[in-house]
Amino acid sequence: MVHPRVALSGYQTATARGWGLNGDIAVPGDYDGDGTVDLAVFRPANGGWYILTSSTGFTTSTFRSWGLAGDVPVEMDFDADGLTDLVVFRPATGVWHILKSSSGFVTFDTPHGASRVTVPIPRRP
Ligand SMILES: [Ca+2]
Ligand SMILES: [Ca+2]
Repeated sequence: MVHPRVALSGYQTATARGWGLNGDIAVPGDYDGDGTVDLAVFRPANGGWYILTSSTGFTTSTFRSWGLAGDVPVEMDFDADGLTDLVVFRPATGVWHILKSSSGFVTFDTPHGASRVTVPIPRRP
């Protein structure tokens, strides 16, 4: 049976995809720049980002290492190029570490004054 609110909204089908492990933090964003949100998780255990890209029909994943245990991943387009960057906030130091998509995820920024920002709440899958 379809929930009445779902039927009214036109949402009559659902999709479920397995992506991530227990303890991962969901960081959805458009990492490949095709205008559709990709499925991405940050794994605190190894600082890994596992991104299942929409441009491949969610059939191909990308792995990038960026962050440490205890970091808080944040979905953000810091360099304003339309692609989501790899961003972690490190509560232990109050510093943001931003690996920019505009550099091909090669160069990073650590803006100053980060100790005055609010710590984001991690989203979990
Ligand atoms: Ca995408
Ligand atoms: Ca970007």
